[in-house]
Amino acid sequence: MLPVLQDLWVSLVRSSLVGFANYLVPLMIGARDMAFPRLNAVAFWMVPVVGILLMASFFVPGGPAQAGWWAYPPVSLQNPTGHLINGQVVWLLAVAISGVSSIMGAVNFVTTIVKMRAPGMGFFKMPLFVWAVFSAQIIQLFGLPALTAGAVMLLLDLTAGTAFFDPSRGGNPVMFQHYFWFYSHPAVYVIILPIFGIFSEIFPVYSRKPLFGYKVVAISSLLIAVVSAIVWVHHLYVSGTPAWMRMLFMVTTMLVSVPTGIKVFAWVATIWGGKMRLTTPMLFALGALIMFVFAGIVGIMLSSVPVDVHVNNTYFVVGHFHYVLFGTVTMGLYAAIYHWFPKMTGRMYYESWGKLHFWLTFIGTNLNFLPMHPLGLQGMLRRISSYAPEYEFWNIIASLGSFLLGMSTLPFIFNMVVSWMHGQKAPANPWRAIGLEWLVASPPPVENFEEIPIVISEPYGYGKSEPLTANIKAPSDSAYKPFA
Ligand SMILES: [Cu+2]
Repeated sequence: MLPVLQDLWVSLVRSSLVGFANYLVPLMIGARDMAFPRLNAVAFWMVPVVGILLMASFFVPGGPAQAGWWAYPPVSLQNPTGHLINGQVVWLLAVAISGVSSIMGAVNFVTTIVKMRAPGMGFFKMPLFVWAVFSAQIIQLFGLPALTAGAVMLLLDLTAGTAFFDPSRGGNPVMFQHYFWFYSHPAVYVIILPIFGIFSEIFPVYSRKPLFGYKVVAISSLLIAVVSAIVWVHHLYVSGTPAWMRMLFMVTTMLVSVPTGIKVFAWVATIWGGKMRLTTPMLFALGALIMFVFAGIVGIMLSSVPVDVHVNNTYFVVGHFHYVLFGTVTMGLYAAIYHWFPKMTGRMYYESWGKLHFWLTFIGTNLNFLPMHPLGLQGMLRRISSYAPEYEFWNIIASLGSFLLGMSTLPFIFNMVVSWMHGQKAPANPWRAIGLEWLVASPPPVENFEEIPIVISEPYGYGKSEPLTANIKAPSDSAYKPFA
């Protein structure tokens, strides 16, 4: 049950980010749509098929999948009921289809960004969200074929009598771990790079300053994509990996902190000395950045072989993972939802409900996931149903945090529904932001731009006087005064 639920949650976050990218990338580069709308539709409609298969995997004759979200053989090769149609087979089919769908999406994104930019928008005039999506989708192109091939080979082992990964018939189960992690480590960057892009969009707007070190931040996204291809063995430190290989991948993993560190310095320098406006999107972005710095420091600890071997399979790893994927990604996603809500719906959200949502989320996240670090260091293993009494204190704190976190979504849902129905009408550019998407009405017309913009200046020109485009005038100031 748990692996399917985990997959559904990650699918939800990832689909939201892909949805955001699909919506924003054409607007941000001055295009009317993505390069291949039909391919996009096919890739999109494969997602519900994957969802139905995942849900159906609970109810097939052979029983649900039981090998965890990574489906390592030989556990995933066991088929206790002997049915050909069992949960593991259906689950692997879903993974393979989802891989094909995402590869289609990646081809579309990369083509759109390379070929469909408005006149005047060179690569170094693209918004950083577009740079981040571009880098993330390049990872999809080289990484996903490995995972998809691994899933298909495992599927063949289960159904067609092959023995790629079956040790009892001469196969190599550790090979599957390589196929799996060659994509599934970079997958974290596929999710987090767009969040970095969102940071780079939000901090300049609410600090009223240009982004610090634009070109370096842009290139650091590509560097993250490159380094992400050579770190996967850090998930195999305890899988019988030779010592020289562990050392090699320890060094490459630590290298990730260079481009990410550059980004963190650039964001801090952007905020520094700016006229900060602590609106909900800015609060969420700042909160997510704090979580990311913590997650990153713990990540460097985990990349080190001696530390990792010690805390392997404990709550320390679970805590780190949730600071990355909940603290940073989900809170960054909330920042994006609030920031572009007026653009997407044509309505303003309620600021006080947004702030309440932020504080409940920020406190809940830390209460929930910080205790996992001391628990892991004390030796509490993950994936267990009960624990020894000495772990009780931190577990109670974590449970309280998780209740708070659950409650925190109530003001969010309330705010979204009520604002969409009754919120104040949003002008084209409520935040006085600089970017092509803020030059069109809220919500944008069906084909985005009546006239394709001709870009003449660099992005993030806050405090500068030159206009962004030669032909589209910035919308006039509206009655709505968000910063009053
Ligand atoms: Cu990893």
